[in-house]
Amino acid sequence: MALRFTTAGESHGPGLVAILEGLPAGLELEPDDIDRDLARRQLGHGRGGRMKIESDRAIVTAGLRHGRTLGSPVALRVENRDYSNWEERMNPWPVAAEVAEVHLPRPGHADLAGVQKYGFTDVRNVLERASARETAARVACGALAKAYLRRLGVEVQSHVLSIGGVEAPSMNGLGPENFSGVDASPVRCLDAGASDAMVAEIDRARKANESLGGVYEVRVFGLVPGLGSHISWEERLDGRLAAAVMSIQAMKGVGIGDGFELAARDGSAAHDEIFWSPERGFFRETNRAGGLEGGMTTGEPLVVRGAMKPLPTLTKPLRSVDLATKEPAQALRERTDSCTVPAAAVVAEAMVALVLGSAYREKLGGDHIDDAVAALRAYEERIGWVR
Ligand code: EPS
Repeated sequence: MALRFTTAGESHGPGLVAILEGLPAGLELEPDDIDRDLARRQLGHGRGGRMKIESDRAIVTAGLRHGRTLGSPVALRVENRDYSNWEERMNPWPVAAEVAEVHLPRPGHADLAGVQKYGFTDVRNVLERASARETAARVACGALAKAYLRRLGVEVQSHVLSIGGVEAPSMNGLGPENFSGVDASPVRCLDAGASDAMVAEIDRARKANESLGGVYEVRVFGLVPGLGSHISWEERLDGRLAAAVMSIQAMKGVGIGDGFELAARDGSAAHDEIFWSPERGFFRETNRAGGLEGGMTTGEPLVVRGAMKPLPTLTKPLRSVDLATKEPAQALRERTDSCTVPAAAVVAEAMVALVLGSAYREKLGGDHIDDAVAALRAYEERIGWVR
């Protein structure tokens, strides 16, 4: 992969760190390019008390000089403000006091398989890393990828389609202009009526000690045709996008374009017929494929949906087993969120941007961003692509 990133950090440890490799040199960045997305990830109706403690900012420690990338790996960290409340329990070094272990694995979380696999008795050794706190580091890297994509004329957006059983009305033909107000909705839903109903549904669930999942959609505008490849399985962009989105904590499904709905249709109603005009070049009148055919972009907007399960930390815990006594017990109760679908959509934007950034880097090469832009223009000219 041409863009590679890794993260480290525990939810209540000192902080998160990330390294992103592969950005060309000369890309202009401002602190707000990263911090804006970090703040968007913290929003959303249904968040718990933790978000009042954190106020995420990226501290860049490598790969940038005077607001431009150097072509070297970009390193950054995001502090966990909550660490001051957890210092004894999460200190990297031995502490004088005895710290109580957690022995009550939560159904639906990494807890049980994690302690079995890694040979722990304390579930905290697993849950701290499994926590979706880690997604702050992904969003920081994704924001860098988005800055690269913006220079190539690409815009990444997202919105929430459903929370629990409340669905937004279907919206076809959304363009970039439709997303300007999406962050103003407390659930990041484009339909005002559905947004209110989703907020009410989260309030109902919270009062009933329940959590809620939902479905979100990432839409990407301005992509050229031919990113990814049909030639080998690991180059197919749909597979790479699905893996990236599925890797986000609590995801259970990914669809591209009309996704699972396509399986029930006649072939003639499942594809996007091809047209050509001198003004538009090749174009489609529908986008059922979600901008991908044969593992490559078609030039139509990319549409990726993610289905998130309800969060498994419940204030009314499910049945479990005490790891020490093997007696039936209630699962761990921890402070938690009741719904994080709006935040997950922002994380998915980041993961999609990192995959697309990688695909562009493979296609265009470019040690310097100007080389990449020049290669893009040459490619667009060769295929007669009309923006
Ligand atoms: C999480 C539990 C909550 C969330 C956390 C993910 O944290 P805490 O246990 O501190 O209340 O707030 O998400 C974040 C901290 C974040 O930044 O998104 C979990 O168990 O996955």
